[in-house]
Amino acid sequence: MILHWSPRSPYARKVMISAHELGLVDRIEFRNTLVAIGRPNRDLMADNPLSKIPTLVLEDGTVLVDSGVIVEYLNALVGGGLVPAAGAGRWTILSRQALANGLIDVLNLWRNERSKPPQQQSAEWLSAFAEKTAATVDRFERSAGALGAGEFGIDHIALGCALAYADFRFSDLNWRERRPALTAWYDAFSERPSARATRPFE
Ligand SMILES: N[C@@H](CCC(=O)N[C@@H](CS)C(=O)NCC(=O)O)C(=O)O
Repeated sequence: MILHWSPRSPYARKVMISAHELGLVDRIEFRNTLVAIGRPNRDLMADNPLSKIPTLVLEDGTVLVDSGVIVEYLNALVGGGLVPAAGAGRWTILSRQALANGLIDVLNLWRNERSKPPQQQSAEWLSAFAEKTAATVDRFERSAGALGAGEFGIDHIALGCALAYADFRFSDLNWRERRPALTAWYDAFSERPSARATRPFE
């Protein structure tokens, strides 16, 4: 399998961490693929017309897009426990994953807005991104107990990648301030071998 990936992408890191947790790293060829919202990568577009990573190309040429879909595929391949196939817990876990993915989405939009020349940045958007980020991180702070109690899964992976991305791109955010439970949860997450092996870098 070929994974279009980058060491800076939090979505691609979700797949990387899952591959480590599931013992699949040796079956994947990691292809470092440059993407940017304003610069379509035409080589990647042959596989994924949206020019997004992660994109997984299977041995038979089938292309899978979207980190959540790719993690479900890898998990199913080895009968792993990262995404429960059924049961009430499945919806809680998938919804938590979606919330963490949404946090990455907001941080990405925020970063794109901040990278524009100052006169083109929207103060309204910047303040909306800050408010949504704070509210989402607060929500995770309140549910940190439940997070810690559950089996390690795709929801934890997505949240860990979102918070690591906040550290990587928003050193001024101070998301740990007044969020001791989430900070403790994240510290434990960061020490997992799969997280240590996939830390983002430039
Ligand atoms: N929902 C997608 C989001 C993937 C995504 O937006 N990836 C970013 C990299 S972090 C990207 O490819 N950006 C390039 C672009 O938007 O053109 C997923 O979960 O895989």
